[in-house]
Amino acid sequence: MNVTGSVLEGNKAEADAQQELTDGFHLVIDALKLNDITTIYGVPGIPITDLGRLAQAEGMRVISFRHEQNAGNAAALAGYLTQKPGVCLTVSAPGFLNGLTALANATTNCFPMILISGSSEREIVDLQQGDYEEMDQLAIAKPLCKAAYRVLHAEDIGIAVARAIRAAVSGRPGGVYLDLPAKLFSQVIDAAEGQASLVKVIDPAPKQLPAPDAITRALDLLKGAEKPLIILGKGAAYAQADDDIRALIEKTGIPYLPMSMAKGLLPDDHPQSAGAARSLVLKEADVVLLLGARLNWLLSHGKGKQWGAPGSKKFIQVDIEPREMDSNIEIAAPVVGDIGSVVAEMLKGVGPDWTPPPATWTGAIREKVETNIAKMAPKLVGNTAPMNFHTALGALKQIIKERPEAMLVNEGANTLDFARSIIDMYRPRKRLDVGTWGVMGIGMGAAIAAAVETGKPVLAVEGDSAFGFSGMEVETICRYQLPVCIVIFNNNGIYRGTDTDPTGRDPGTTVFVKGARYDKMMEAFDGVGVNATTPDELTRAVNAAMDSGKPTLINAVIDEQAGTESGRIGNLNPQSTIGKKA
Ligand code: ADP
Ligand code: TPW
Ligand code: MG
Repeated sequence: MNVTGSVLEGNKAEADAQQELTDGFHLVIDALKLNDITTIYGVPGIPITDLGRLAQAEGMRVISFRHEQNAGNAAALAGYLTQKPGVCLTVSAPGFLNGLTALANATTNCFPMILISGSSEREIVDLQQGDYEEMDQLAIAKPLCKAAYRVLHAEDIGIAVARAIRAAVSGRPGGVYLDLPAKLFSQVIDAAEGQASLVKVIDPAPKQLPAPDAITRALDLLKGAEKPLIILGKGAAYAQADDDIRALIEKTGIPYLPMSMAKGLLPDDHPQSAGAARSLVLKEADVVLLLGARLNWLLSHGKGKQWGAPGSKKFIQVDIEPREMDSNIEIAAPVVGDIGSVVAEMLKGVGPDWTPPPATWTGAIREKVETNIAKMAPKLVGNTAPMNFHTALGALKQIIKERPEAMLVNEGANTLDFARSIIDMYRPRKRLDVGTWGVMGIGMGAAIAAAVETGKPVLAVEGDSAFGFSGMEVETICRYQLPVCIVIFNNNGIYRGTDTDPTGRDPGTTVFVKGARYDKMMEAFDGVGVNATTPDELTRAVNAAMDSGKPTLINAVIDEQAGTESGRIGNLNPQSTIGKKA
């Protein structure tokens, strides 16, 4: 080696030492942060342990769960609440699959979410040579989400994250899968080059203006209606066009019906709410404006007895997804666009000359609403022990009335159906529930997302079965000291606690350990556990939890005979007429 050579080598070593480097780990974090994504929900492990650790060190909020499905549900609901994709981070194969249920559920519900999963090495997976946690995750994710991408080179991370964000939030929101093989994370590239490869997504969910003639057609139909009705769905809640939606309803004077997660978009005690006269308005309305609500099973597909005589009504549907139109029945006035833009356009057509709906229609609805509320009222009071669904929910109804800012999470069968109709909501996007699939298991993920994303106290009203699907996350709630108060409606089982095995061998298929004390689970993690046997005890315990913000679990003892099979959707539950032993 000559002198010149060794000097050159020395310079190169020096240059290397000075060159700033980055790697796949840092680029993923930088790409997310650049796009204002500040929270990750996940479960650590190979190959993403360091990703979570570094994200935390870089100032992101990283919430580590006990099971990926709950982390995924949290991400999905964070997406719903914020209009930014919630991010769930999972390990390969089994972790990925656990998160996938939540990704599919997010897509079904039109919630924006990105499932980022580590995966094994392509070369080994594709030759099926048995890598650690081997699985062709991209292929499996694809049919269950809006879009799925894989990144092989560190310099593509920026564009991949940008694509994932845009796919999740633009048009109809949904779930996106991002596959990051283990090798990607430790790929090292020049820091400046890495920085330059990042993409800040401009206008990730562009407005979609409705066609003017679609607006005219819709307004004409509404104007000619004798018995108009507006149905608000969770798409309307998601759109965050709260003031304009309220103005549209109040200026037109049209009664409205909120779907469960749209409750509170206008307060449930609003004089135009037809919430307590649901059967009447669905049957009688002649023109129905659907605002961010699909005509799926939750609305009996827009047909059948519930909807009155066939052909008796015309539908106006506002949705960002063109293919939603005519999905179940003919839509007389389809309006494709984002709800914010559509409602703003419609408002322009609602001037001082607008004729409100006939008083015979609004009066009949009002009367029905008042009769039904008056009929329900006496059932909601009384300090019964054990409680039934009505007396326990009467107590919680009052608490939410006094604390309208609180977030409400709700799942179960009877616990869901009764709570949905009994507990009034007063503010938009305060109610998180089982959504389009009626899925059990969203509870703790939803409660954690609600607490993390809003900072408000959370009341989770949970059937004892429903809670079990995500119950271990009480440890997560205690670990992060989140202001979550869980009330378990403990009726010893699924629907009721009274089933038995006709052969006498095992417990009945729908029952749990009688008199279980879920409150003790909370005490194991230093949270507050309370056993409540009366509405008064329940009220005291919930108020204390909401005031202190301490993680709390209240075991609310409910009469095991009080519920009905499948809650209010028993009609969807086939029952055998033969072969049953008495
Ligand atoms: P619900 O269960 O409350 O009836 P759905 O989930 O069935 O509501 O319907 C929500 C609808 O809202 C979906 O069809 C979705 O495409 C639509 N949507 C979501 N966001 C927007 C938006 N910003 N503008 C217009 N439509 C939207
Ligand atoms: C993922 C089926 C619907 S409701 C329910 C189950 C198991 C539990 C009802 O019991 P719970 O409520 O919560 O105690 P209550 O008040 O009536 O006693 N698996 C998934 N999702 C669903 N929907 C089911 C099973 C189901
Ligand atoms: Mg139960």
